[in-house]
Amino acid sequence: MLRLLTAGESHGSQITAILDGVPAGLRVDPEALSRGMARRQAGFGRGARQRIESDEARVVSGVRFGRTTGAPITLVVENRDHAHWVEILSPFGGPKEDSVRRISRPRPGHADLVGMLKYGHADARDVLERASARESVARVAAGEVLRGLLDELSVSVDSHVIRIGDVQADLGGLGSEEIRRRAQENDLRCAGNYEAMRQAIESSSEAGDTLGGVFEVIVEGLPPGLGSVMAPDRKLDTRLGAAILSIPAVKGMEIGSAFVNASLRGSQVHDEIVPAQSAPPRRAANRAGGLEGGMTTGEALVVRGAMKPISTLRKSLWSVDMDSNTSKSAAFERSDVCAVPAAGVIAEAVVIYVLVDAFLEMFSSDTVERLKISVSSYREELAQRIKDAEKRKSD
Ligand code: EPS
Repeated sequence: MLRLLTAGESHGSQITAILDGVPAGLRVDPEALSRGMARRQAGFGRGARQRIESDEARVVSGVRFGRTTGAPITLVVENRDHAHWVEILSPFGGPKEDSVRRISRPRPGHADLVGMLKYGHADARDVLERASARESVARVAAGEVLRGLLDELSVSVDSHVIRIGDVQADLGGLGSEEIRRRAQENDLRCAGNYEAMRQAIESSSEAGDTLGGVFEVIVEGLPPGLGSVMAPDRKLDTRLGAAILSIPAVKGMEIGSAFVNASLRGSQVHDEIVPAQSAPPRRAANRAGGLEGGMTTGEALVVRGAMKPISTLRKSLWSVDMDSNTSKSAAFERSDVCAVPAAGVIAEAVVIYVLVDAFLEMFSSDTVERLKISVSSYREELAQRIKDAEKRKSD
């Protein structure tokens, strides 16, 4: 239903997103867009690049007088750092082309080596410019536009950091409201164990090293039935898995408490079904993370992503100089030490994309108004079914 194409090099002039399929009549709030972009840039552990950039998404098409027209939306984020890279990234080269320093020592863990082999490049720059997590700025811009649609449907999407390195946030049974409040208050976007996490990043930085971690996205307000059980590729689990794993450096994905569930018995895992008053039955717990059979259950959707430590290390690992096939230490320019808080914000954007896509697939959606009417009539239909059952019981 939706289509998103992103383009642009990390140090090129701009990153561009073209987002197609958004219903007409969606309000686009430039301030909300700016806030979303700033959230991605923040986070303790980010490197010097974020002090250069000040991301703003310029809307170039598809929006008129603050509302979407239904046409493809183009969003452009300029790279301020490009000023320092004009010759290095020149599309057509020039007299200085031969003096541009090449990167011939690929970084372990990055796309450098495989990309050089696959695309036949002698300079890893031609790979790393697209492999850079800078690309995520486009997806966050698109996600922020789409968040407006979920707002219209009273669906909220938040995230928080639950692990940095080996430091786990101690959540001690906190509710989602309290998690959201706490995570907004600090620069690690975590709801517990802030000091220990910060300390872990600091000591990793002092050692010239990097750290990964785990983030969690929580979505509330979804109706049951988004996604599909009927075909493997239409399952929401499948689509969310692909979305989370598309985030740079994310190597693991979890739905609800899937990995803990795997070590328990069925009776300890499955969320019992309990009746609700004139509404579809609820679950007594939410270990399923809001998904059953590839469809939303109507409980909170909870998905997690595990991010590996950033692969650009100040204290470089061993690599091979591709010019001479000799052992050399890997290239280093500058890097973040830890970007798990930013990854959580990116995860919100990609989850929003998948959910909006699922709404557009299930409901009438040329205009936002029609979508809202269609979603609320579905909710009424579900409630009516229960009311009919209640009536049968009382008859
Ligand atoms: C990145 C390396 C760093 C990060 C960058 C992702 O960039 P640079 O090499 O210019 O210092 O700052 O992330 C961003 C620029 C961003 O906006 O998120 C990488 O190699 O993936």
